[in-house]
Amino acid sequence: MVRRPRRSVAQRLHDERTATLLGIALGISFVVCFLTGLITQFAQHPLDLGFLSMPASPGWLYRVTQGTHVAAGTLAVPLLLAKLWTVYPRLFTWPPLRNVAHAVERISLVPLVAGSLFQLGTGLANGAHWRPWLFDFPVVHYWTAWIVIGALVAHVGAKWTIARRSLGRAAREAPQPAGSGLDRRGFLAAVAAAAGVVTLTTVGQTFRPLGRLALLAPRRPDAGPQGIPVNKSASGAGVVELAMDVRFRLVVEGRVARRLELSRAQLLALPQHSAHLAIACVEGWSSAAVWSGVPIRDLVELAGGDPEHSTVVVHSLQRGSAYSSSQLNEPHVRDRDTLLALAVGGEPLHIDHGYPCRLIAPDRPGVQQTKWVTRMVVT
Ligand SMILES: Nc1nc2c(c(=O)[nH]1)N[C@H]1C(S)=C(S)[C@@H](COP(=O)(O)O)O[C@H]1N2
Ligand SMILES: [Mo]
Repeated sequence: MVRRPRRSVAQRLHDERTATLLGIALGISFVVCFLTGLITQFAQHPLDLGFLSMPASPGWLYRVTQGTHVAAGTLAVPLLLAKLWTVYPRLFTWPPLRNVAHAVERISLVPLVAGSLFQLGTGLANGAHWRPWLFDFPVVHYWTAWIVIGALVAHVGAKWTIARRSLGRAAREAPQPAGSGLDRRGFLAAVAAAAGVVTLTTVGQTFRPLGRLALLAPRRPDAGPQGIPVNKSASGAGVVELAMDVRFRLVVEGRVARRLELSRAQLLALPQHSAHLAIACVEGWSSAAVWSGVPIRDLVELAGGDPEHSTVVVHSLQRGSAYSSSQLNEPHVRDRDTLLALAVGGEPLHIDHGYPCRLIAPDRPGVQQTKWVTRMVVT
């Protein structure tokens, strides 16, 4: 009697069907990351196509897209590790390049694998404020995303036939080779459980009902003065003296009939408006509160500008940072909830949240919610 050699657990799990199923899950998470990443990119760097600019409502939209971006990337980590483990023996097949098609397929794996590891690794590190690199993270993360998605399309094309075959009935019903230990279903269940655990223990940084489970999240959404986290403090930004100076003035200028210079007391004397708005940091955390202050459109109007058809650039007391200024598009200027905030939760702003006044608007990446605003330029 010929006995089939017993195959180890490892060998049995290196099959096409496992690789395909993991690949589908990973592919979906990458497409979600890519699309939600594009939203963040174009919210910060509008294409000037008007119709593609970030809307100001619904106010929860950006919070959800960016929370999803970081959650999908986090969940992809166990999927990618499992997928690489499933397929790595194939990297050592002989001959390494069989023909042109095979060569193209294998070479496209380099940007796919290296790019995926790079995107997930730098994305997680950025969220954890561990930034040992010298490049500009948003720029490199954005361009690498195109490389990865391109390589992914090529990979899916190259593997289409094999993947379809491995999902077919015959493959499903074929007996798995004998052996003890983990079978495919058990392995996939373990990977799914790992993905579930990393998601449940991090998504609370943006999804409040799970806040208490956010053990692995880099940021607790309510840790900080006035219940809102602080990345950049006033002393870190070097603005403490200027922000506390009684001579502080908010300047409104640009395409307006008259230039305004308003003290904080004068701003407080204007009609105040309150809105429940979130700060949604690109790092993945978000935190909502009731902010009150003067709608930006009222300030534009007071200066004799056109609040319906203007964009506004706000400038901070802080100098020399990428976050020292930001631009509001027309829909955001028009929206009454776009505020020059003077208070949060009914209390005057804490200096680390931008005292004397900060910008806060619905559907805006956190990096654009400029703190310590001192100048508005209407265009
Ligand atoms: N002037 C100024 N405004 C700023 C920042 C900054 O560093 N300087 N950080 C931005 C970022 S990245 C976010 S997420 C929000 C909230 O940041 P915080 O946690 O530092 O308050 O404020 C934004 N406004
Ligand atoms: Mo941020």
